[in-house]
Amino acid sequence: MMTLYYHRGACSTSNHFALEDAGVDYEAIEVHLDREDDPIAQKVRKLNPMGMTPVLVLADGEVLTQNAATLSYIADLAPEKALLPKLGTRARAQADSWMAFVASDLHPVIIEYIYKGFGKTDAEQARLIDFYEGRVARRLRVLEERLADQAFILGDDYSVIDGYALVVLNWSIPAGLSLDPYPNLRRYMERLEARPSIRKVREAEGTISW
Ligand SMILES: N[C@@H](CCC(=O)N[C@@H](CS)C(=O)NCC(=O)O)C(=O)O
Repeated sequence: MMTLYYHRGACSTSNHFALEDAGVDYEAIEVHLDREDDPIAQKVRKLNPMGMTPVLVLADGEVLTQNAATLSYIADLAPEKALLPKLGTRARAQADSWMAFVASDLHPVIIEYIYKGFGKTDAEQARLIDFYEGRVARRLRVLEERLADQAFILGDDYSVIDGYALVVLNWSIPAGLSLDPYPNLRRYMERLEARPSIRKVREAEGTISW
């Protein structure tokens, strides 16, 4: 059986969604990496020297990290569920491109938006806000346009990339980032939260305190 180490509401939760959607056997263990002496946190830091989740431990003990890899691996375990297009196809290359967009564009810019308030003077603060707002808006506009006439990132069907995008977009709450200018994104998030697998994982993980 696979074991997922996750932190509630963090990007690792998208792997929890994926395991649930794939219908494979798994256990999910919550880890609090900010707790120095916590034995689970210590174990995860050994498994992943980056000290980050997700950490996926496969049935034979091999460790897999990095969302783009873990989500693709889980999706490919259950090809009949079509959580990603088939390997080796043009559609899969496009999916890889969107996975990379979420992992290396959307994910970091929403995190860095949290740091917009770190200016030491009013002038520096104003410059930082302008800078970070521009960076995040460019990414959000891409997704907003993508979702103008389709329900999910890859088209009419849900993929593991959507689960990843959802947790990242939810960080707009702790980041103090308004999604009001992005009505398609808001509807998309509601659509995703209504999915039975996502509701099940939300219930299993419990309330997120931002
Ligand atoms: N590039 C990594 C990023 C993983 C990541 O950002 N994990 C965050 C949670 S969303 C984390 O574990 N943060 C803890 C820390 O940085 O101490 C991936 O895609 O897996």
